[in-house]
Amino acid sequence: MQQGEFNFFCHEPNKADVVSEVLTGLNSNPKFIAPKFFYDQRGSELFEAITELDEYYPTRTEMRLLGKHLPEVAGLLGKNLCVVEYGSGSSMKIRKLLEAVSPEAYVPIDISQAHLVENAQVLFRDYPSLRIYPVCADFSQPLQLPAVTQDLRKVGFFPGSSIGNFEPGDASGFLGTVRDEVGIGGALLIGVDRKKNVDILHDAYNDRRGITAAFNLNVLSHLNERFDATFDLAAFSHQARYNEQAGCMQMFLRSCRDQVAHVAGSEVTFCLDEEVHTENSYKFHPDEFLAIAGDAGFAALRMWSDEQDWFSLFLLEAV
Ligand code: AVI
Repeated sequence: MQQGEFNFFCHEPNKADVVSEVLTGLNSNPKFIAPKFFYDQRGSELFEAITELDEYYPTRTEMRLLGKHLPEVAGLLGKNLCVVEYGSGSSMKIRKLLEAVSPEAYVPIDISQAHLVENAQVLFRDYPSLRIYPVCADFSQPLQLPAVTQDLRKVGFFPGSSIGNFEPGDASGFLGTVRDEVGIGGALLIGVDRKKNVDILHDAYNDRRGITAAFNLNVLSHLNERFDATFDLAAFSHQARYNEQAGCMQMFLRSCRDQVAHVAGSEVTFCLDEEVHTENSYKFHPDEFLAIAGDAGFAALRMWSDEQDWFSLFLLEAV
């Protein structure tokens, strides 16, 4: 058996830049916190719990699509591959992909170093012949893939419809970055959530057990721990609703009273009922998504959808 390799690369963003990003959002009108701040250790665990909820259809629908169509994906991609995963989230999905396409190397990219390294080490234990190069970085920003992968055909993997968490202009900017990283002839396997009945969307982001509410509120406890913030989680409530005009589910944290919080030494005031915008989750018609991908320099090789047309998987090629 071929011997694998494990090497960690760190391009973690500078802390002062991150603090200023958070404060810019909280000093804006309306206030916002970028969704990437959901994912501390607890936030990643809560997101895993969301993916198991009855109401949250995207994960199980995408898993079924992967189960059904990965053999065809593997046939289309061929050999000598390096899988680059943008956000090292669900180990279940990456395992399915690694087993189907048998790449030479795997590069998971994630902002949360602990989560990234832990997941990558577990995978290395289970796939000892794989070359694994975890990169700690903000994957939405351009980066240099490890030089040791330069002779391999790159296949980006971006499941879960995380593309929907970018604003439309940023989504095509990000896909352009991915296109540059995988290079001409490289590919991208991406999961995309589709427009559908609003009640189904509403339930998926307002689950009965309140896990999504806990996930949303946890962003404040992440800021408390990481930036010495003083948010009182009990003084905010979870709100999620569909914005028909924008075509996205939106999440907010609503202030239950007039209040003041401190973040990294700066004061932030909130009025009663004021909302802090924490996430947009865009839903796409396939043509809308293909237009964005096309602008970024990707052409569609295949698209697969479930019977209800709730979720689609696209295999794109960088042209
Ligand atoms: C990670 N992302 C695609 C999820 C979504 O559906 O937008 C995050 C999430 N937010 C609430 N529930 C799940």
